[in-house]
Amino acid sequence: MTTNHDAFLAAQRVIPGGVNSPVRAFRQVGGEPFFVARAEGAHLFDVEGKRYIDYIGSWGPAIAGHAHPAIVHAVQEAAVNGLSYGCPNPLETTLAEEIIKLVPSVDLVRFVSSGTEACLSAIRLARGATGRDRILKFAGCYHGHADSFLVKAGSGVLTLGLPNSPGVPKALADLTITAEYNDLATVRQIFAEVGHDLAAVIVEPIPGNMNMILPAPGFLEGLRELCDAHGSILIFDEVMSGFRVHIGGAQGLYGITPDLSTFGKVIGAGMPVGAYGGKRAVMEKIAPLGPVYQAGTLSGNPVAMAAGLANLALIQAPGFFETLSQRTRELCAGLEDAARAAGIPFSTVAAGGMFGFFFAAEAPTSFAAAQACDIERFKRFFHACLARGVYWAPSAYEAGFVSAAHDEAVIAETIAVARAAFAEIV
Ligand code: KE4
Repeated sequence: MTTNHDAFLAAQRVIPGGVNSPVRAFRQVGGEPFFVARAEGAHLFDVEGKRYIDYIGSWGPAIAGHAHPAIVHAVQEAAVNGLSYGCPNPLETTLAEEIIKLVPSVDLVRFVSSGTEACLSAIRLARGATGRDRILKFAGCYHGHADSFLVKAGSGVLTLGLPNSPGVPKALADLTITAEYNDLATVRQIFAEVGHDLAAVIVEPIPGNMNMILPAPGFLEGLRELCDAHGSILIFDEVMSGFRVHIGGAQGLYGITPDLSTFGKVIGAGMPVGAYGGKRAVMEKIAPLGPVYQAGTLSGNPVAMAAGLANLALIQAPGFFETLSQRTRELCAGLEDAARAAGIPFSTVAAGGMFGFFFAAEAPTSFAAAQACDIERFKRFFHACLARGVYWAPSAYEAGFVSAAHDEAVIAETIAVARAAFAEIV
């Protein structure tokens, strides 16, 4: 039997850092990642046979639990008919119809193969539809790794963006303005100065990439008003929050209508699927209907469509979101009780099946506040829980995810583990 360490050594010989996505390498928490042999329900099983209660769920897709029989069956049924055609197939239409049914702001939707692809396509569409080049994003919000998003704020908020990764051209970074999430006053100032040149505002309506932060009352509404006043396109990046915090995503939870939305994760159930969609007048600018180009070999492939359809059917079952939300609340309340018993400043935030926890007395409402939490204590808590079979995201700046498979026994086991872990890190 191989060990996690051997698996990591082998991976590092042929894959940069031994991983295919940086966060998996445990660089933020220290130590080495375990390698997964299989997953089922609420659990991951590593190559050494150890079992973990999983609060990542592949970063959101596994909302029904890993290897759900209905999803596996749908994939098997589709796969025997071929994995990808490069031609239109009816399953694409059926999944598009489901998304449009659940998200009223979407008139037309285009499938791609990742959240990154969905977000970069939405930005290109917004630029093409408005004839403008500049975009506004928020520090701490992540929209995938396209060049326009790997940008940090310049010295002053109004100054030009600076690349936050080598390889991002300065000329492109200059076109991205970065503001602080929940700081509507500064966004107003930016619009007053350059609103005429802003193609779009892109925002995670409930951010999950600076840990989980909730929008301040009026913040999202303010973005909507400012975009309307200046002819900019409001893009809700619901790759993580979509079909996760509410059946209709964050826009369904808050009742705000963006012009475009991006999706991923849940709509693929773990298969590579992303999507962008929105108002017909904007979406009709996309090729082949309009001049804005976007394409993809594997877009809409039947196996991924079948998986997404099975997942969306499961989450529409009566009581699904009520139970999921209840489990998530129970988890957060149990963690807070356990931390309180150990005298450790700790707070949580939750919406639907998504949550965040912080080693701070109050849940942060800004990226700066999230960064000011006790990250060192998070790292010790992470490893104390991992050693006892509970796997949180290996970064203090990620959200957590509960699935339908996290039943009361799993939640109770998690809280018991957390209690022991808090006692260890006092
Ligand atoms: P992908 O290209 O990773 O499918 O999606 C990019 C993306 C876009 N928008 C939001 C709001 C996202 O959360 C993501 C990806 N989420 C991360 C989790 N923080 C994926 C995990 C990873 O990068 O390995």
